[in-house]
Amino acid sequence: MADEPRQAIESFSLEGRTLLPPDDFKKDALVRDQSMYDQASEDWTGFWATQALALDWFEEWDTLLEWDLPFARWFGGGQLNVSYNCLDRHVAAGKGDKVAFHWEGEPGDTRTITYAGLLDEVQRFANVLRSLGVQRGDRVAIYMPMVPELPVAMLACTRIGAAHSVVFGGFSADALRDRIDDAAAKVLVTADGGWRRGAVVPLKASADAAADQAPTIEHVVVVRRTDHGVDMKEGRDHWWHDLMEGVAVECEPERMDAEDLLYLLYTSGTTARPKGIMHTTGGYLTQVAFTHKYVFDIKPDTDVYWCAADIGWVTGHSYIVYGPLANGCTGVLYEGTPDFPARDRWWDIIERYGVTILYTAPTAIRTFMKWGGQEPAKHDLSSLRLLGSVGEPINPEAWTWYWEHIGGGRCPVVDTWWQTETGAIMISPLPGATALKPGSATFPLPGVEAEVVDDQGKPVERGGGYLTLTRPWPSMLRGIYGDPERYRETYWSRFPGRYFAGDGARIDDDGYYWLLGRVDDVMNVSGHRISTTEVESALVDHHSVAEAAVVGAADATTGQGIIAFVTLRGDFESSDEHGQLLRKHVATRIGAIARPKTIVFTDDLPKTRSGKIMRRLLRDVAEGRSLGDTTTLADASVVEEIKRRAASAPTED
Ligand code: 7RM
Repeated sequence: MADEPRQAIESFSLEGRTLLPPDDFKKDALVRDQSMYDQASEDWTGFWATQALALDWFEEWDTLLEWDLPFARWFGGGQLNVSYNCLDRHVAAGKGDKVAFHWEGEPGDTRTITYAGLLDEVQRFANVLRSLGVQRGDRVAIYMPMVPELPVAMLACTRIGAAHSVVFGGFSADALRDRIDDAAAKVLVTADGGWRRGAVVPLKASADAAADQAPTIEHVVVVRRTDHGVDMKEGRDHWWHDLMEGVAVECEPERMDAEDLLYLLYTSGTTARPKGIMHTTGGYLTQVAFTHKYVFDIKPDTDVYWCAADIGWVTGHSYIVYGPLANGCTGVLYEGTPDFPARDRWWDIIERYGVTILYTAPTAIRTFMKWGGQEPAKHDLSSLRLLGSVGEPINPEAWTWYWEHIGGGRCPVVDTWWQTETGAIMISPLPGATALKPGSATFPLPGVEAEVVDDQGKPVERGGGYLTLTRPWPSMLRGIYGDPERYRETYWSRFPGRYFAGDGARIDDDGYYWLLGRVDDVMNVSGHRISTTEVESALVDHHSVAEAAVVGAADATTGQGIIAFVTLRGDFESSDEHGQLLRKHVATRIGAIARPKTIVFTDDLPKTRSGKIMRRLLRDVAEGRSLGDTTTLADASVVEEIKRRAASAPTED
């Protein structure tokens, strides 16, 4: 077992510290004090009305908010168009030549897309969709790699008032078909393939398997990306480039009602049936543009912003496409994986484009930690001025690594809590005003009210419990497509009058919010409630551990026993002795009660395609059950491997 590679971090711990905004950052920040919070708490609906006025409306609303719990209508009577707000108004303001996206394909091919260029393509594709019979109110399914045609297709839908349903390119044919059926989509937009780690992902084959069995699909539009042979079904399938040729270049934006459906995005629940989360037009764009601008402190003239998520995930919808474009920002769009052709691909991209703001997920940060600080150190990352995190609780160890190795100790790290359902960021620092604590998402944003409640739904001022939202917000989901009862039941029934979607949180003595993961991930060991996040954080805090996932498994004596699945950093070897050492480490950090009963060493953890650890599957493994729904799993072979390892892992009583 090697004994290194924490380099400088060994003597560099930010844990438990409070970090004021660095002076250099603060002096130019959009928000430098508490006044925005004060304004919002004086008149929260008026606050959102002010934010909505940052958009261009064809017709201003007459009713700001109608709240018939749990059904909200924001900006009733208002009319606007999303593509107009993302494109036309910037071009009209003389910014047509400004870069909207620096796109980079995995093989290294690039495209520079200006606002004028994007508007041109969007209008033409909007006309293509119309020529295929798509009308206002219809649904269009989109199943594509990270190519410029993906945002073009989304924006084209918004231009003509059709709702899109983007299905992440990593999903199977079955998952795609289920989503097409649920939405009754008329048209499917896809590609002949995409590049991933040097290989072609055969998207069209899956698209065919889905479309062949999806009776609502009338046309399939295929972008040529990889140029390897695909079958084209006569009459149904069309090449994107053929349709775009000779189509009219102008397409008037539809005047949409603020509450018209903008898109559906499916999330997996505990049952196999996916939930089509509904987002509408005015409220969604208002909050997405507001949060993008202020959480990332956007200076549209100078920033180069990179959200390294996939557009098939809500983070990509809100913070690659709609927020950044509504704010007239320049972004980076990258097709492939971080380790192709080498493990410094991201840092190379940041250096070449002069990226100033990076937004990514803890799972990526922990992977980079595993690969080591020498990778980012090969590049000049001095253009960066702000870092963001989303998707999972970020443990202080990863936060600190991100701050030091990527941010060079000068960039605030904004940990942003939100969900597909919330549409936009809800809990996050404002980087010029909020003192940071590594690992905490800090406070609800202006205009947002969150409370932590106990089992009975009673608010707790300090301490742990269930994270709830107490009033409507503009970008909230408007329901589950086709199932209003499931909407009420899933989100509004556990605590009457409150929105609750499964997360636990703790409020510390200074009022900071600490997200503790899903509450079904809270374990009960001999009557003590222990959150999986806390034990994971303690494990990852050990210098040998790259990543850890913890679950509670039924135990005859203690109710639940703690099972930890651990991935070690490059130079460390798994052994029983090392397992003992880690158990002891957790006991020292949290207490003997939190000491894992079993430690299973594994090369990888089961994750969703957006990088979240699927503890539900690990619980199935730990309790020897057959696995539940695995369709959202990124790599199915990982669980098989873990099952084998778990069967032979030593257990301590
Ligand atoms: C944006 C997104 C939502 C769930 C959410 C949490 C977890 C997301 C954070 C976080 C702790 C964060 N949408 N989550 N962000 N947990 N800190 N900053 O991830 O619908 O895919 O997932 O993700 O459990 O409920 S999502």
